[in-house]
Amino acid sequence: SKKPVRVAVTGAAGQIGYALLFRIASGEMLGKDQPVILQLLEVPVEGPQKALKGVMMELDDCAFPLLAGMEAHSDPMTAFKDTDYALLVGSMPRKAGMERAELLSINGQIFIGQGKALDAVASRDVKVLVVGNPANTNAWIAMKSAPSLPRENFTAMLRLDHNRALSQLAAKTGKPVASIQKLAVWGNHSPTMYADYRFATIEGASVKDMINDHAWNKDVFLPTVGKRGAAIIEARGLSSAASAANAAIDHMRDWALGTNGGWVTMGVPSNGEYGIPKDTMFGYPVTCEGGKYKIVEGLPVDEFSQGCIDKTLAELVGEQDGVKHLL
Ligand code: NAX
Repeated sequence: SKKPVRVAVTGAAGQIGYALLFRIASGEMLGKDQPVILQLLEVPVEGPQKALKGVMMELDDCAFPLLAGMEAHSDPMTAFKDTDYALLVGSMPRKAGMERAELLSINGQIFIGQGKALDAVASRDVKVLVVGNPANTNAWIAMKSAPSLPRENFTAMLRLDHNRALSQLAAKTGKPVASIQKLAVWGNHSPTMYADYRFATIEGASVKDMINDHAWNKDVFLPTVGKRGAAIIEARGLSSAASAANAAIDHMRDWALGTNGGWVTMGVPSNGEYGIPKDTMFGYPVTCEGGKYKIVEGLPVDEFSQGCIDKTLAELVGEQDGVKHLL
């Protein structure tokens, strides 16, 4: 049987954590033959630490055959020790009256500390996924704070946007969600992301030709996907949690186990592809194989798409400029 791998999860007592940990422990992320040790991080505050203990009691009570160990931590230097996977979910949410600069700065401090801790103690092959918002910028900060780790080990979660777009396209075309190939989402995990179905196919046929309605793309599809997070909050009174956890599982599973040539979306540091400045943590279509992702290159970019890419890039550059001084 396989040797257990170490999976660190931050914000483990939060709502995404609650929807995520049980699925990691049941083998849905890394395979039904891969034992895992969970290294769970919460803030060093009594309430969240106590809640974390409760979640761990429930994990125990599932008697998961693949759960080879479990630890509670309040310091990233111990939580990230030798970790093979790190899901950085915990961050400071925006509170009423909080300025954007303040939010960026608080999260900047968190992700500088966590990047440094990963740099110091994690496995040199650690795969890092940042979920906590602003996800792309937090991932960029962590990457910049971990100079001894390969930069490509750091990624941000765009998969929820990708999955939201898939389900909208399935509803529009009346085709099963699993039949849709070659969807791309470009840019920032924010309402400016650009979900792009120009290359998408269903059983070999073009989705763009099937829909053939630019106004729907611009006025219905993109705003629906972009504002989906706000629509969930409005309906549920809480932000997306189970769907976010599901997207995190999808992201890590595909990165670790491969996509068989299929495209998925990951936020990854640019090497200059499509004119995006180097290191920008940008949503790109990728394929995964052998534990590595590869950006899909050479796609044509039309005028409308370039406008969308420019807009989401400008937002990301603005976020980075807002935290640069902290690094
Ligand atoms: P919750 O507030 O339920 O949980 C967050 C948990 O993180 C809390 O228990 C808190 O104590 C902990 N935490 C805060 N700072 C920490 C730190 N420095 N170290 C360790 N733990 C820390 O939020 P939840 O709904 O779980 O959402 C978590 C994050 O995901 C938020 O930033 C949210 O904005 C973000 N999201 C990102 C999405 C994406 O697609 N990238 C979608 C869903 C979600 O909105």
